[in-house]
Amino acid sequence: MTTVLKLGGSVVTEKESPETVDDAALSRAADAVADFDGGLVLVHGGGSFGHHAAAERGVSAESGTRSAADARAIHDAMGRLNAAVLDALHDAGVEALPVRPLSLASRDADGDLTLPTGSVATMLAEGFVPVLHGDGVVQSGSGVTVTSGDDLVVALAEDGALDVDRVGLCSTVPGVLDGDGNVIARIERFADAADALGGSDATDVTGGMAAKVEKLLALGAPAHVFGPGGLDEFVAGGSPGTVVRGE
Ligand code: IP8
Repeated sequence: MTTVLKLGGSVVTEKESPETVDDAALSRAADAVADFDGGLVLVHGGGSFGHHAAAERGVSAESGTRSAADARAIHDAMGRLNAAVLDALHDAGVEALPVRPLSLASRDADGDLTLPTGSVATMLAEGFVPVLHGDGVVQSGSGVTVTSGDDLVVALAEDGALDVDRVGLCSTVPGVLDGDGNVIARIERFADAADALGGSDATDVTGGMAAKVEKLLALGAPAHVFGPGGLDEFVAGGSPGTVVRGE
């Protein structure tokens, strides 16, 4: 059994200042992760590292680059954040190793992601905690586009060989919020979320959350969406924030 946990980029970096780690938040998260008992795969987002580097070069999930220099600049920025995350995990006593998607993953022309997981599975079997991150990934017909850590979480959770039974998404919001800002405790059908997330003038952010919920509902494992305050509870096996579990 394996747990996949994503630490959102805005949880571990100061999103407004380019390439700035939130050291205190990162070390709190690393300490919480150190208490986890069992197989764990970590994924982190881009925060003020990858998003800044990608935006500066006009690269996104939809718009790729054929400049190796630009692709490397995004990958290198994520490498600096990944190194900071690994250092914090090391300081907390976690035997964590990097798994870098640019060298491993690919997307087809429709955007479907292929993520070979042999190294992740073997790291887990050997007692390590693999740490992946959102990254530039080569895409058929588009050069290199941005792959979000959320997509990596879904690919890992769908990989039968990893036997994932729990997924956690830790971001800066305490869960999936309804129109009044309250955390929705449980989502079992997309219709529940779509109603709660609002109608046609939903902002990008809620649209993003609705899309995320739709992907999570398709997973075989329950997914927990929570804020930094819920990390200890999740690590201890609890259900902070919103549980997304398809029927
Ligand atoms: O923060 C984005 O990952 P996310 C990664 O999980 C890059 O969406 C390179 C911007």
